[in-house]
Amino acid sequence: MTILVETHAHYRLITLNRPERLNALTVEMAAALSGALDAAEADPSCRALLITGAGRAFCSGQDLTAIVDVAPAEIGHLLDHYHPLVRKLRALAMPVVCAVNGVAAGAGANLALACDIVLAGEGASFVQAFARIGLIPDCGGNWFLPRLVGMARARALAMLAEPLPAATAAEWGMIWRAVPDEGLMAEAHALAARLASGPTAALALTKQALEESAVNDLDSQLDLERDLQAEASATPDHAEGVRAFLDKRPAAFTGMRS
Ligand code: LHQ
Repeated sequence: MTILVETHAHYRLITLNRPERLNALTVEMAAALSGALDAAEADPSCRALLITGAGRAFCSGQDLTAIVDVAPAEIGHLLDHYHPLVRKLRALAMPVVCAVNGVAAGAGANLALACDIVLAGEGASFVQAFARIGLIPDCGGNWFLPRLVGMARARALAMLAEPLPAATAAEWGMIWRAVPDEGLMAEAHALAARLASGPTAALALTKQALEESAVNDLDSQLDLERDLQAEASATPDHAEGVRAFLDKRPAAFTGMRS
C-alpha cells in the first residue's frame, strides 16, 4: 500500500509508503492520499492529522521513472492529480502536522509546506529540485515560498535547487521547528495529540482566516475576523474555555461546532 493510515485518539497518522523510491509520488499514490484525507474529514472523531514518510526520506517528489516518455501536455495533466491534494490540505477543517523525517524534494517539499505546522528532523532537508530537471516549482511552491521566506530566498531556492537543511528552514521561518531526528516522531505525535484535543472548530476558523489573509487588505481581514469570531464564539468549546479559565482548571474541549 502506497499510503498507510493509523488511527490514534482523535487524530490519524498518514504515512507515505514507497520507501524504496524515497516515497516518490505517483498518480495512484495521490489518489490514495486523497482518499485518506477525505476519510479523515468524514470522521467527526478525527480532529487532527499527522503526515510523515516511511524510511529515510519524506518524499522525493514526482516519480521520475513515470514521466520519462510522457508528452508535455500529459505532464500538465499529472498536476491535476497532485494540486487537488494541496487545495485539500489547505482547506481541511482541522490542523495538519507534517513530520519531515528526511529529504523532501520537488512536489514532496511543497506538499510538506502545504501542511499547517511543519516539524523536521535535523537530518532532513528541503530541495526545490525542479530546476535540476528543467521544470518550475509546482504544488504551490511559487506561492508558499515567497510568503514563508521572502522573495530573495524564494528565488534562490527555486533557481539553485540546493538542499536547505532543516535547521536553516526553521531559522528562516519556512517551518515551525527542527528537532533531533530520534525525537521527531515523539514530538510530532505529541503535537498532533495536543491539537486533536484543542478547540477544533476555532482552529479550523483560524486556518481559514490565515488563508484568506493572503488576498485580503486589512479592512477586509478585520471584517472576516468579526464574522469568523462570531462563529467561533457560538461553539461549545468557547463556553468551555471561558468556564475552565474561571474555574482554574484545564479546558475539556470536544471540537464540536455547535
Ligand atoms: C527516485 C526519485 C524520484 C524515482 C529518488 N523518482 N526514483 C509533478 C508532476 C508533473 C511533472 C513533474 O513535476 C512534478 C513535481 C515534481 O516533484 S518534479 C521533481 C521530482 N523530483 C526530483 O527531481 C528529485 C529526484 N531525486 C533526487 O534528487 C534525490 O533522489 C534526492 C535529493 C531526493 C535524494 O538523494 P539521495 O539521498 O542521494 O538518494 P538517491 O538519489 O540515491 O535515491 C535513492 C533511490 O530512490 C534511488 O534508486 P536506486 O534504485 O538507485 O536505489 C533513486 O533513483 C530513487 N529515487 N527520487 N523522484
